[in-house]
Amino acid sequence: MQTWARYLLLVLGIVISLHFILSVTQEDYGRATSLASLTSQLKGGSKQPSPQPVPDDYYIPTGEANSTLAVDRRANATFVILARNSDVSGAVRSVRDIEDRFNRGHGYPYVFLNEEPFSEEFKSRVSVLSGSLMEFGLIPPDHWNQPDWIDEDKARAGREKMVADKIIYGGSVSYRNMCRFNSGFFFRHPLVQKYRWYWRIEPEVHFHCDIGFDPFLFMEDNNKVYSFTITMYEFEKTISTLWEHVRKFMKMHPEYVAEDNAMGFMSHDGGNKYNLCHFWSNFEIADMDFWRGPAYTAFFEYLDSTGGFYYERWGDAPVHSIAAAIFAKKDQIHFFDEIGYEHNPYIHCPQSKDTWKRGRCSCDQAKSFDYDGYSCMRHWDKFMKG
Ligand SMILES: Nc1nc2c(ncn2[C@@H]2O[C@H](COP(=O)(O)OP(=O)(O)OP(=O)(O)O)[C@@H](O)[C@H]2O)c(=O)[nH]1
Ligand SMILES: *[C@@H]1O[C@H](CO)[C@@H](O)[C@H](O)[C@H]1NC(C)=O
Ligand SMILES: *[C@@H]1O[C@H](CO)[C@@H](O)[C@H](O)[C@H]1NC(C)=O
Ligand SMILES: [Mg+2]
Repeated sequence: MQTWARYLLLVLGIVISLHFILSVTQEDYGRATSLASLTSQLKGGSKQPSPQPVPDDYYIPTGEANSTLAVDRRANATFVILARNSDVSGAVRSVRDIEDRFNRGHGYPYVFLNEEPFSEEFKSRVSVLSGSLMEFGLIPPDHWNQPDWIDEDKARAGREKMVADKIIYGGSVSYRNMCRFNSGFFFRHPLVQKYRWYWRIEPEVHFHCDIGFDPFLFMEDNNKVYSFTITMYEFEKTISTLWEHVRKFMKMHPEYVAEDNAMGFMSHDGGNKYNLCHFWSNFEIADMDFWRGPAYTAFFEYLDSTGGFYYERWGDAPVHSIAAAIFAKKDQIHFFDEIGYEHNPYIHCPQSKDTWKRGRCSCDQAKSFDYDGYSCMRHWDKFMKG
């Protein structure tokens, strides 16, 4: 062979191996010089949008379109999320969780509520997460703000005392607005009014297990009105006179007190003294017709008229819990062990191994709050067994 031909072969060999090594090791190089892209460049195809979208026909039909997951029966129910615009990232995380663990196959709608108009950013970042109906409501000022008839001097003195006592949110008026709204108003909002059942979700909570059943339908079929995953003691100083008023109300309206109720869970001496146990209301699945009914309506109006939401710092958790314990039968209150749930700093993780496995739970059973010293679960167990 001629010397020049041998050199040509050598150079060609080096170029080809270099190309091979680069296409394998350098993704960008491979893409830029692949045959397909070279030909598409030849055809003027370099005007493809960047990044290049995968064509529609590569998408596998899932969830919403193909209804193998979706069930034929759906409850008259909605998620309710109270949030500020600044809560957007937390709201996104909560919705993502509940969609993945439950709602993908159900398509229950959402109602977001706020005392200020939701921003376009909030609406778009949340709406993108689900094909379900999402509605964004404005809370009317008289459902939110401290009423005029509240004695502001007395309210301020109450707040200052709580700040001095280092009570969480003790100095906050907006926290009190929120607690009163959640106690007596959310279920009257026009966007919520059209539903019977709700599942309350807060920003930045987590659902740790697949929820392979429909909790709304379970509750409806089994005549439940209220459900919880975590129960604990309330800070006594936030509700100094609440129990006194509860007792007064029960004397005024014995007709509303249910037979076979759950009073025994909250008081160990027949209703004299409150043991501070309540259901942690940042998770709730409940029947709003119960809140809208005559017993709770009268109860809330009476409590509100005392000014305790502002003079003290009554939470919606004890207010809802006490009402459920008095106006419902104890069998109408349900503990959902299956629903792995986390709201900082507590987690409920299913108690039984089988339930934990079946739900493909991401929580650590050993970290479950259920039998923590601050939990009321053991009172609940004892009461329900008794
Ligand atoms: N729109 C609006 N939502 C609020 C306001 N304050 C609280 N919220 C919402 O009300 C719910 C309860 O408020 P949080 O601040 O979480 O109260 P919390 O759960 O007792 O306390 P944390 O331990 O801080 O979570 C959440 O869904 C909040 O997003 C407010 O001023 N405006
Ligand atoms: C959904 O997909 C499954 C599996 O591909 C198929 O058997 C079923 O017929 C589909 N259902 C509908 C409603 O399209
Ligand atoms: C859903 O429940 C609400 C409240 O009870 C009721 O007003 C409404 O008519 C119900 N809707 C349907 C479709 O049953
Ligand atoms: Mg919270």
